[in-house]
Amino acid sequence: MTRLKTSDICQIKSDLEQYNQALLSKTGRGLLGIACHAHGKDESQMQALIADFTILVVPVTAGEGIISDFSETVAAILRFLGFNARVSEQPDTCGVALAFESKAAALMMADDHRFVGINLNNRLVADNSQATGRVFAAALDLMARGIKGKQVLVLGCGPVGESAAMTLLSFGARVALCDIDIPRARLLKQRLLASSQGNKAVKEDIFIEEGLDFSPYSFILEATPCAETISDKLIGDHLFIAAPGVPVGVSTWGCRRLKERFLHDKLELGVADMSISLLS
Ligand code: 2YH
Repeated sequence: MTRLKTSDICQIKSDLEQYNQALLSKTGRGLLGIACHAHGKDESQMQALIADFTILVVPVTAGEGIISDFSETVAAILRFLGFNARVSEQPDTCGVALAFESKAAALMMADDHRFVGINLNNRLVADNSQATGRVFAAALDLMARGIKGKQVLVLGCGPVGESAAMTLLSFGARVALCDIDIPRARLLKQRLLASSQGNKAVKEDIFIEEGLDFSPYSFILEATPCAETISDKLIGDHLFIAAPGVPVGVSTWGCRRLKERFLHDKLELGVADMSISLLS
């Protein structure tokens, strides 16, 4: 799992409005709209709930410790969406206690292994990896103007890829699973089939991509923790890529060339999706 660095996130706070505009132009929806789409929720109904929902972001010193700007950036994203959000003055146990004592509706916190939001009233846990896979799949659906019936290559079968694949199937896409560890892709296929409870249509919609020729694909969900998984030779006018993986799997040239058909961020969409989970 990739640990974010301050250099990955230090621009996010000041660029939120600009990023939101870029999302609108690529997908037709902003940060909140894409997160609502991922959950099948009506944006205006969610907006009505957001302002009264207080979220405390608790810094965590365990493991490799505090990432400068991490908690402040998460709180800034939440405030951009309209939440009443702030960073706890105290980290760790004190911060968790403060969230309950101040009657916050939810908290968000991350160590080296998990980044979670917890609804303090109903105990719902929103996991960042799951949220990130789901929301990038929803963004790809919007970028593609409907992913139903289309074949999507999911690169990387970890927790983010798994959540993305599940969401893409729910949107009616056909999904090709690819991982450098082929048994891992096969196991994911089994889990996806098990969760579809014998739905025959879903069985026909899941494939394993064992080769490294990605040229037949026009839609890619890049969920690996590796750089340059998608070679520049593949980048053409037909290709749409949603890339939650850190570092990003597309070269700087490839990102520029794809332009409106490329989506990547380090934190914004995942946090937005987590916040909508917490409201539900
Ligand atoms: O970046 C991370 C982990 N890789 C988890 C990501 C899950 N998708 N954690 C952030 C650690 C933050 C730190 N403990 C802080 O500043 O509070």
